[in-house]
Amino acid sequence: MHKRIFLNTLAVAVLGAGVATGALAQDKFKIGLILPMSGQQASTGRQIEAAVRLFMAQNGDTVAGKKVEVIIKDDAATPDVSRRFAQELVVNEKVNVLAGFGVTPAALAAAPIATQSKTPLVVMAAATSSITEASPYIVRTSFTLPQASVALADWAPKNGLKKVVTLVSDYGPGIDAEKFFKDRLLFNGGQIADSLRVPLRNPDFAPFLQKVRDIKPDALFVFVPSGAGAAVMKQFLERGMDKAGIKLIGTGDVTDDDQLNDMGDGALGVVTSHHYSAYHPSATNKKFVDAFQKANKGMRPNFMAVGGYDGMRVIYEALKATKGQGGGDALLAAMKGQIFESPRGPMFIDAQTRDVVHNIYLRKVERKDGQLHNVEFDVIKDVKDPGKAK
Ligand code: VNL
Repeated sequence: MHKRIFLNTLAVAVLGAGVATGALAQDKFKIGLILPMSGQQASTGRQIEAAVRLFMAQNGDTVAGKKVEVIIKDDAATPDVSRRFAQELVVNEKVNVLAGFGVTPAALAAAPIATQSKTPLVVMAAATSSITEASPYIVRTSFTLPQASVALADWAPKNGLKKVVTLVSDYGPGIDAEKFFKDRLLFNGGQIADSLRVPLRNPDFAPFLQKVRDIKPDALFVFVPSGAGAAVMKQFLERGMDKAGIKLIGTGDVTDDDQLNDMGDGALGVVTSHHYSAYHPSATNKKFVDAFQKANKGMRPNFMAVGGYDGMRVIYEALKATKGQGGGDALLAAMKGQIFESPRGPMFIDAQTRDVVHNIYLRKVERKDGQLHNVEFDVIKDVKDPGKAK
């Protein structure tokens, strides 16, 4: 008897709570942001979180009558955890959009959940070409490694760097970088003397660099994920590889703006190709960098921050375009084809591939106003992901 009453009361209480959350949920627009806030990729989480907060401070947290709420989950770049958080965010929190994803395995692990629940998933960091093919609900605002690598393979042989060794992190983006750099360099008459792959977790570059020293190529092409560049640079210089006449080149991940200024003069002259430099000379970028630094104790935004900032823009614009009434499919449709000026330069979301199209810049590390910067000296405009041009 008592039990019965208790159960009834409970049922009413639960029902009441359900109605209350239902009403609230209608006024809310929830973004589930899955990021590596701890572990080896923590700088990526820190940069993206800061950019998301800046975007919201600048653009308000009410859009099309909805209160935008961001729920951050730290997956430590561990795919099982990313997947579990994606599931929880969709089922329990009823998020409207999933976003973030610091590394490729995290994005791939969450992709089936986006598909099953018809929830748009905005990749703000991960950069393996195939990610957008893992779910029709994925939209990317970061970049792809084929985009970044091909430009450098065109530049290198024209600048006396014909014999090259590649050194990449042994997973998706590294394998993309290796393949697309190699194919293009060979096409341009260059030569790959060796292709080395280092483990993603706790890499020790020393034995690989020793091997490169022995081969003595014109250049060493490197891809390591954001946050690992400073270690490569340090060990490269410690071994006197620059003095031995080996030039360090790579995608811009290696001269990451998050670390570059602390790399020292040894980094001067390193040539990389990428879509974003904090030194990009546009009014939009200057405004972005100033505001970002002001809000974050002087921290310089890197390409991860820009991926997060632009990702928020794509989400906000989709919310506006659907007047706050859109489900997953409507939001996704409103994300496709968006075109705007990013701090990186012009960019758009290719409606067919849902991938980012943007300029790729060739840059050289120089000292400017007392600080080390990636200074752009050439541009290839509107680069689509070569990984999809089959
Ligand atoms: C990835 C690609 C991650 C490029 C990165 O840094 C990066 C990825 C964390 O796709 O896992 O710089």
